[in-house]
Amino acid sequence: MAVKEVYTICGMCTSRCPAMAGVEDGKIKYLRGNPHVPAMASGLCARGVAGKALVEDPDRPRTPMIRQGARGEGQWRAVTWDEALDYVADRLKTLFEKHGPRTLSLSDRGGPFRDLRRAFLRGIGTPNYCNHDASCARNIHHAALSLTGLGRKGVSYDFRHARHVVLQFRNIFESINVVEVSNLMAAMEQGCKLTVIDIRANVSAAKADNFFMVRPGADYAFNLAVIHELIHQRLYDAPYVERYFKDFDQLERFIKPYSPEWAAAETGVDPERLRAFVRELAEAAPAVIWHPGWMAARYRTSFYVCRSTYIINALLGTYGAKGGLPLVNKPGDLGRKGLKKFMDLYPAPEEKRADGVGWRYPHFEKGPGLGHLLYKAMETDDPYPVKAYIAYRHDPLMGYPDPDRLKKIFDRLDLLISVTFSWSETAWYSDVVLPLSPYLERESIIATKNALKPYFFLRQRAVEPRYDTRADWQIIGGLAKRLGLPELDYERIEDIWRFQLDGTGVTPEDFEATGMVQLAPAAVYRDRDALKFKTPSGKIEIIDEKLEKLDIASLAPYAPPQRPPQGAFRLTFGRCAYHTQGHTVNNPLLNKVMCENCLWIHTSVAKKLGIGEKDMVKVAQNGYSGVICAKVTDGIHPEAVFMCHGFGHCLPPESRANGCGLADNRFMKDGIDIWDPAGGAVAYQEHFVTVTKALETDLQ
Ligand SMILES: Nc1nc2c(c(=O)[nH]1)N[C@H]1C(S)=C(S)[C@@H](COP(=O)(O)OP(=O)(O)OC[C@H]3O[C@@H](n4cnc5c(=O)[nH]c(N)nc54)[C@H](O)[C@@H]3O)O[C@H]1N2
Ligand SMILES: Nc1nc2c(c(=O)[nH]1)N[C@H]1C(S)=C(S)[C@@H](COP(=O)(O)OP(=O)(O)OC[C@H]3O[C@@H](n4cnc5c(=O)[nH]c(N)nc54)[C@H](O)[C@@H]3O)O[C@H]1N2
Ligand code: SF4
Ligand SMILES: [Mo]
Repeated sequence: MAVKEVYTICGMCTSRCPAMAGVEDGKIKYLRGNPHVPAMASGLCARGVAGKALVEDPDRPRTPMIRQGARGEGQWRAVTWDEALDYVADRLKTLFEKHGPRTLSLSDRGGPFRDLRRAFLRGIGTPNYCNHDASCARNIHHAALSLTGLGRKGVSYDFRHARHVVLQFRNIFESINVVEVSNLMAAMEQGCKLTVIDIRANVSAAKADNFFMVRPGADYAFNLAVIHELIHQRLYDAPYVERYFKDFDQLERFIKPYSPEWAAAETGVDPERLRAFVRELAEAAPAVIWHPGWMAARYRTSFYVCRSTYIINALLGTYGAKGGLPLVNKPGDLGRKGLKKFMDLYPAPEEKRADGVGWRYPHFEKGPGLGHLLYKAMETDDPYPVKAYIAYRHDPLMGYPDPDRLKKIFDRLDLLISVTFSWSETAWYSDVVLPLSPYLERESIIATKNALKPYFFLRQRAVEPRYDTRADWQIIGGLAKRLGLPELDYERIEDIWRFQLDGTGVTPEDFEATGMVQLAPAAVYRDRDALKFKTPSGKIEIIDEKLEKLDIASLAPYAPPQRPPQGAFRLTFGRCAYHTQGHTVNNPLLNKVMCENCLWIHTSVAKKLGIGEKDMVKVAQNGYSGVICAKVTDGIHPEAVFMCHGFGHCLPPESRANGCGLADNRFMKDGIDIWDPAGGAVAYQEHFVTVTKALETDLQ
């Protein structure tokens, strides 16, 4: 039988690279990048290729399940889809009668395929939708909004044409988006410089021209010194600042004390090296990208670090510049009509959000809310009882701090549902598991990629589900039908696509040739001399009146991070190239490449503690401890230890990952109370652990 090639979108992480599956005899033969995307010449990353193993893995949930014993006990009753969906709908109806529809909450992983489930929530009449972003990029997004009114995704990173890229808490060569990596590598071959600012020598640092190891939590001091130097030495783009900045004089006054010499005491960075670096940046400007980070939910003050990175970009004139941060185009910007939204079928609920976003906290953007504050509402019934929760493509027991506290909170729920394609700590603790087909076994609704060259894309079904799992649109449709929203229930995905494409001039058949539909023939750069920012003044606003009114400073003075208590280390974490968060560690292929995490610790402190390379060490905090293998290295700041996130699963059905490695979030006691009041995100790195050489008794 001939191999059939099907366009899909990789679902192994949220970078969602356009991909292609070779299918023979109803089975995946191979996976590769979509050949119609030029930057994808290098194909998929290791995780992307392991999508085939995900499909074939019998360890994943294979039928709908309803809990039998106590939560987390693991006694399940396999049921039919009708039984599972009837059960959920009946329980929800009872809860709605008692508490109103606002008692239902749902959190997901964000992304471009959400329209149907958000429409479902609106149709039900609950405002309580959260995405994961309070645990990821919320500080960056709020910082971006506060300076320019353009959200985090309002600009593109034009790596391909950059002359200097700065990565600060951004490990692009391990925390991967293939298109970005390919473009950056192509630029570096053309002479683009790379600077990495990190607390450890990661793979990106190994490829960098400049590497600055900073004290954990002192990035703001580094950035203030850079701003100082740009302004003091008049290295900034003066005509650009003249044209676009509002309140530049206030920045000039504010920055005076923050010289490179001052910063050195905080960051440990030599002032002359910093000066030379700033000169290099000014020479390359405006084709410079100072990356504001991706996962910046780290400190109580991360918002200000992110805001300072955007200020640096603005001083260098990178907004709107080729090779810098050009503004992305939405279909409407190019005279095209965007997709019709299911969400627009219903009015936005008038009810206040349970997490307080938009009313108790008016400076945060309403749409995706803040997950940790939703959990606090569940814990206290303030402002009202939230008794039902759907974790939709979300594993808060792995992705939010302190799972023991979260479990106690979830115990207050009357209904906890997981929609997932793999087992997760949250799914295991749920009342109902609705198993999603892995991405190669399902199709998606159509999505838009806003970009220099925007496009519509969709995911085709490559193979039929091998178990009793379903696609998102079928699961949401099944629930919607039972809860009085038949307009969201479709028999055929093509009809959903037709609804979305109505009026766009595009048909579902147009996706057949390349898997996507381009909305412009080439990249469109807006005129850098005629930019309009989305702030009240239309300019880059150094002073954000909305924050000032709430007594939140726009330019916050530097406050040094807490030093680790005697004998303790700041716990830092990040990603590795072989795994995605917590959901690939049991993948048959990826588990073979990396089956557990280890603890990075600096050589000097390890020596004092009698710890050698590959020794087993005990990590402890607040009465919880676990054992892990040590990686002793000069490549980490001595105040910190580091572990890769996503390990330490305790899930009996996961034959490979169960019990391997440690989960970083277990060492973050009461972490949902520790968050950034200006940016909104959880401050995951405000926790300290002790490390000792493991004893025989610890290993048992
Ligand atoms: N392979 C892989 N790729 C992924 C993902 C994945 O799970 N696996 N996940 C995707 C997602 S959801 C995200 S959010 C992105 C995350 O992308 P990144 O944010 O780039 O990834 P991280 O590895 O979390 O963190 C980046 C770096 O921050 C450093 N760091 C920690 N603390 C500090 C500090 O105080 N100061 C400085 N300067 N650096 C610090 C860490 O050492 C790490 O090298 O990756 C995406 N891509
Ligand atoms: N301690 C600590 N906490 C962290 C981080 C950290 O590094 N350390 N990283 C943070 C970051 S950057 C992020 S983005 C979050 C991520 O947090 P999550 O979004 O919770 O992480 P994932 O593991 O990507 O996905 C969660 C679940 O969704 C399922 N899933 C994956 N793809 C799909 C899909 O397409 N549809 C559906 N329905 N389910 C799917 C997976 O099987 C998994 O069980 O965690 C954050 N929390
Ligand atoms: S970065 Fe890798 S895992 Fe993520 S979507 Fe792209 S190919 Fe898939
Ligand atoms: Mo993330």
